[in-house]
Amino acid sequence: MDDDNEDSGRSGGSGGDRDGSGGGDDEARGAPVGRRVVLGLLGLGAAGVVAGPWLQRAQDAVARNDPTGLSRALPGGGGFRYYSVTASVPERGEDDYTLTVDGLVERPATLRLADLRALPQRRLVHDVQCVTGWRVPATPFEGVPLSALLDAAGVRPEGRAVRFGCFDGAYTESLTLEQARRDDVLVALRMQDTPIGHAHGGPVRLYVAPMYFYKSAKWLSSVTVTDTVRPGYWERLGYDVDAWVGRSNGRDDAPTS
Ligand SMILES: Nc1nc2c(c(=O)[nH]1)N[C@H]1C(S)=C(S)[C@@H](COP(=O)(O)O)O[C@H]1N2
Ligand SMILES: [Mo]
Repeated sequence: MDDDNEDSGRSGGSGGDRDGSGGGDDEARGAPVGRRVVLGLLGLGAAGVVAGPWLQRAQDAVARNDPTGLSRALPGGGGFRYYSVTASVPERGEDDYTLTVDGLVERPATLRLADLRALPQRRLVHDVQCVTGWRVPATPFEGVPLSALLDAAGVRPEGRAVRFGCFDGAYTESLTLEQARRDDVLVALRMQDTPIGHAHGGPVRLYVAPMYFYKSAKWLSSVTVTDTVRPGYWERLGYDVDAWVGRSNGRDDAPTS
C-alpha cells in the first residue's frame, strides 16, 4: 500500500522523520538527508539516487500484485521494511554462497555457509532502528562475531577499517576497525531465530547492533580490511559514517545497544 510506503512519509504521515532533520524519509526515495546533498551529487554516480525511488515503488507494486508469494517477505513482516538499492538480487544458498575475507590481512579466506556455521555463534537481542524512523523491538540476531573472522584472517598492522561488499552488486558499508571488533557486531546467519531469508539479506547479512540499520548490510559477500574508512552506499549520499543510534544523522532515538 502506498501509505505503508516510506515514499509517502512526508505527505502521508508515516510517522517516520519526527523533526524533519537527519535521515528523514528520504532514504526510500533515494535522497538521504537533503536535496542539496543530492543536487551536489548529480553527475557523480547519481544513477543510484534516481533509481532508488522508482525501484522502491516497483518493489511495492510487486508486493501488491505478485501472486507468487514474494510479498510475504515484503513490508509488513513484524515491522520490518524491505530495502534494496537494486531492482533484483540473485538468490544464494548452500551451494553457491561465499564470503571472502581479504584486503590487509595475513590469511585471506573464502568461507561457505557450512564454514560460518561451524564457528562459535553469538546471539544478541536488541531493537532495530532505521534512520527513517521505524523501530522494531527486541529482535534476535545470531552469527559469527566479526572480530573472530578478522582475528582468523590476521589483520595487518596497517589495517584501520573494514569495507563490506554485497552480492546485490551495489550496496557497500564500512566500519572502523575498532567498531568492527565490537562484540555486538556479527556476521549474522539467523534473524528472529530463523535462518535469514532472502528478503532480509540472507543467507548472510552484517549486523551492527548499536548503529542505524543501514549499517547492517544485506547479502554480505565480502569483508575487506582497508587502510582508511571508505564511506558506504548511503554514506556517500549523505548519511553519517559513524551511525550510532541516537547520536548521528541528526536524530535522538534511544540507543539500541
Ligand atoms: N545490500 C543492502 N543492504 C542493506 C540495504 C540495501 O538496500 N541493500 N538497506 C539498508 C537499510 S537502509 C535498512 S533499514 C536495512 C533494511 O533491512 P530489511 O530489508 O531486512 O528490513 O537494510 C540495510 N542493508
Ligand atoms: Mo534504513
